[in-house]
Amino acid sequence: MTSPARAPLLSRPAPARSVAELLLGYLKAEEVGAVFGLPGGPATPLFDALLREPALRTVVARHEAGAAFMALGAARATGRLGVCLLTTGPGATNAVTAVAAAKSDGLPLLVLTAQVAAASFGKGSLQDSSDVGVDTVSIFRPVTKLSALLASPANAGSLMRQALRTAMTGRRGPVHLSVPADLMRRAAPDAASSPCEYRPRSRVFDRAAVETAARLLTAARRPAILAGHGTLLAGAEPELQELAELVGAPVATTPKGKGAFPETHPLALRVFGLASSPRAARVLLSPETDLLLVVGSSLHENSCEGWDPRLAAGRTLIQQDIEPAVIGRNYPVSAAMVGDAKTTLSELLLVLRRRRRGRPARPAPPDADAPPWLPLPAPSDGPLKPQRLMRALDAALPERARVILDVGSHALWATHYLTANGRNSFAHNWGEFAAMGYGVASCVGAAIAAPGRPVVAIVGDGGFAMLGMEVSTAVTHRVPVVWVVLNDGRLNAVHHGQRLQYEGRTAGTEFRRIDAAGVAAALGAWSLRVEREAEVGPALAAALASGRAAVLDVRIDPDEAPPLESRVRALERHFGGENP
Ligand SMILES: Cc1ncc(C[n+]2csc(CCOP(=O)(O)OP(=O)(O)O)c2C)c(N)n1
Ligand SMILES: [Mg+2]
Repeated sequence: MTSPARAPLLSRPAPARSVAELLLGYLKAEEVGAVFGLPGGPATPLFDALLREPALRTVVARHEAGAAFMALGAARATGRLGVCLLTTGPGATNAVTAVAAAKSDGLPLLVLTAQVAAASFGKGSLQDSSDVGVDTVSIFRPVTKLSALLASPANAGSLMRQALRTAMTGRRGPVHLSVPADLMRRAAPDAASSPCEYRPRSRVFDRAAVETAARLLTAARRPAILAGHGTLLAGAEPELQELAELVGAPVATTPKGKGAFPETHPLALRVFGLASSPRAARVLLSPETDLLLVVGSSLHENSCEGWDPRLAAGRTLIQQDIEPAVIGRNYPVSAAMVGDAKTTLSELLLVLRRRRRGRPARPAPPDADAPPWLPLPAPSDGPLKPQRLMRALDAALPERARVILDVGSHALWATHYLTANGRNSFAHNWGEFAAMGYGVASCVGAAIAAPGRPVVAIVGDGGFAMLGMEVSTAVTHRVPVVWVVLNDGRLNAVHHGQRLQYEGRTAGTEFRRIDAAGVAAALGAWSLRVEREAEVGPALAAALASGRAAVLDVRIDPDEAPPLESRVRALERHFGGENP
């Protein structure tokens, strides 16, 4: 936008193509639709160049963590690169948590941060973030796959190509480039090239490993499948379903894999791991299950019920993952399939179909007669029980909704009681990193980058207090996200965890209830307070129908303990110094 204020202090003739324009050219080549960011002095040449790129929507967030979470929400929803553009110094450091979340989730994210002018490194420039200032390249190194300083316009193209290749290949992840302000407007020697010229698109699998896995699966009497987040990232849901039906194997998903298999399918066991379904736990931990095929899960604490030894005891374990370093990390494997989940499963299907030709059908899978979820509290006129809230939301959520969760009790209730329909309908970060704030902000990025599906974020009041100001970003950009805030005046997952661990004592978990509807209204959103079960469905329908950013401030009973026993048991072992 322009304002009539003062005449510019300086104006220089622009080069034919500046470094800033070259970098944006690569974003267009990667089909990035939106750049999420927050400006500052040294970053302004990039923001100025964005004005001339109508294909790149600029979305300015209220906090850099919000911008980075939005960029990774966009990456998660589209399968393409997410991009955030931030200023130097505190602009860069504010984003570190979200970048770490992208690394733990294997999501491709390009973080462009401005840097003070290279000519002034070490002279005490405001927010110097070179290696003689607050060294942002080093700060991002452990939370990215690559973090580098652009040292010369001459290698702007090759450094950008290396960053994109690194982010988008193998196990995907975040990369960071620090761009000195004095290089941004300099002439760039080359134009952006196309992705097929600088990064491989091949999806890898290992034929010998697939043959071994097929032999083991054919020999198994009662196989079961545990599908993780990698299944969703590879888009392997159709192959997973075909495989389950071909071998007659029931399927559980990890908490982060929720949505990889329709939970309405007769073979569905729902979620195993944190907030396990009793049905999934019954089948996956049963000695009757003689083979477990793990697809796209690193089997970290939350996806294996705190390293439950029964998951692998006395049975064949086949683990598939794109990252070799996580295979066999926590359980000994009988066969390892390194590669892309989609290609690996389709190759496995080919081999199995060949082998099974003319063979009798496998006996029926073990009857998973355990209940799908823990008992629901009876209806009452008292405070709204979170379990009943979730079942009411489940009935009211549109078929095509994307449900995005934050971290806390609300996410456990949602994982346990909502039903995923297999349309990649869930996203959250409660895996190995579990950053509060993810669900509160990433939903805005998902809604902007992949419009056309209703987006409903289920968050806690603690997380909402951290990054709820991003409601303002959604209002500004007219993005119709609905936040369902479980308002309990507590950091309740920690509260109930402490109660279980410390004979009922809790510390540091309570705060005065926030008027979340009031905050949302003050930010310009549609909002409503909800206190009764009967209000839930109509409130969600009205929020969605408003077509606006909307916040439901749901007052729940804080005293219901969420299903986090496996986490508490794991914590006890951590404190005891055990190697789990
Ligand atoms: C950034 C961050 N800080 C702290 C934690 C530890 N933690 C995990 S769950 C939780 C409580 C979350 O509270 P709230 O958002 O209100 O959700 P609730 O559990 O009450 O549903 C906390 C503090 C975390 N995961 N991430
Ligand atoms: Mg809370």
